[in-house]
Amino acid sequence: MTKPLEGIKIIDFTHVQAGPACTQLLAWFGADVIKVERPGSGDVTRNQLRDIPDADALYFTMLNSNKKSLTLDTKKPEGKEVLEKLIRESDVLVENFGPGALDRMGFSWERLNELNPKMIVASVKGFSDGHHYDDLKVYENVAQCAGGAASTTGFWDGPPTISAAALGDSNTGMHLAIGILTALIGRDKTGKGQKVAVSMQDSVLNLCRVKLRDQQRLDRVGYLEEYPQYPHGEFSDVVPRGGNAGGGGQPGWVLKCKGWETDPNAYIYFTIQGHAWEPICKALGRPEWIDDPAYKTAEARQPHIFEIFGVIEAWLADKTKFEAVDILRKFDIPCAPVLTMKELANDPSLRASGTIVEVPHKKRGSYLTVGSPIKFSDMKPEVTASPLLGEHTDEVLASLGYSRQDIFNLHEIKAV
Ligand code: CAO
Repeated sequence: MTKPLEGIKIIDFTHVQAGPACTQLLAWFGADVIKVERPGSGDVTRNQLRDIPDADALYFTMLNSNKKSLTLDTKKPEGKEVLEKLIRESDVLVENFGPGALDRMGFSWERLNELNPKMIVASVKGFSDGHHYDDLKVYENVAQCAGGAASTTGFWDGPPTISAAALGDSNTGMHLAIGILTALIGRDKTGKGQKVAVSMQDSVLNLCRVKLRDQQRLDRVGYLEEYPQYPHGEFSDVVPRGGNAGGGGQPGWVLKCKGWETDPNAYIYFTIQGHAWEPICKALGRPEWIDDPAYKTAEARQPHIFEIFGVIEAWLADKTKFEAVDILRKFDIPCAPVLTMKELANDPSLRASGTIVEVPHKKRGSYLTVGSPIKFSDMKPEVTASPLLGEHTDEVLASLGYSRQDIFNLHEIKAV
């Protein structure tokens, strides 16, 4: 099966998570992704949080599947020469070094554009160019704080909280992938490459746009009726943390099911969205609530919403989270069990769809990873193992026209 990005050559000058998540996605869809790594150590995640001595850590293997690895010291003249050759025949260069690192290496946007005017140069940085913090190096949690996620996540009586989802890292990588694909389509029309830049702060903020919505509503009316603070609590002049009513702002909560006393994940998320109210009353055996003025509208329910949640929890007390969802789904009620990573890893539907995949690896044996969350009717992205450090160095150098003797001579800049 041919893949849409076959024939697109990408220099993957990325590390840690934000950049690698982007290039991994493009590799799944057929791009030839060559990861350029520092000889000796490679991407720092190869060694981070290792669970098997001497084998690449899962942090690396789960973000670098379907790629080739080329080890090259790009600060040495011979390494720069190899990189220049690669640049001349590639379509895209992706990087997420600290601010200024690529320029210091001698590969500014102007130089790259001179070497290959058709090449797309895609970068992730913590803050956008010209931002008053654009000199900062940034990791996930820093981005969540800078992008508005931390101040709006958590409970009102607790501190700002970091989400487990990689809003700063993988999310930024996904934004960058969209930017690269757009620039590739643009190049088909103009014949020219361009620079694509995404900042982690901007990508987090983009996912927090409903909170900017809420800030403007709060500025205007002084309260937010779907937050737990309404109507009994106090609002200041900034969007508060809404606990489990966060996100888009649908009225709902995480509610206890059978076994919650010993299982910290025996919960479901139960939404009491307007259109679902009638079926909810029927499912709970409370048909009298349907037309009761104290319950009929979302506005009427809000002042005693926690009392309503208490009634629902009493109904849930003899049902596991799975049994509860099986009943509620028949009533068309938006809800889900709170699933653990262990449950997700073993979920037969996720295995069947290719969202959770088992990948054989030369050194680790097989490991689980998250496959493509994007499904196509004409293509099934296959996930292959991440490369060992420098596994494809000789192959890539040979493809650039280097002879066996040249490759031997380049030993110093490519040594693993
Ligand atoms: N050969 C020779 N040198 C290499 C090389 C290679 N193949 N690959 C990288 N280097 C050099 C770089 O040129 C740079 O050198 P100088 O600083 O001397 O110019 C050096 O390695 C370090 O690069 P760095 O600044 O990117 O690395 P760091 O560990 O200090 O910082 C990080 C890491 C992630 C904080 C920083 O890269 C960053 O802020 N990136 C942008 C934001 C981002 O993507 N963050 C998300 C990371 S995922 O949580």
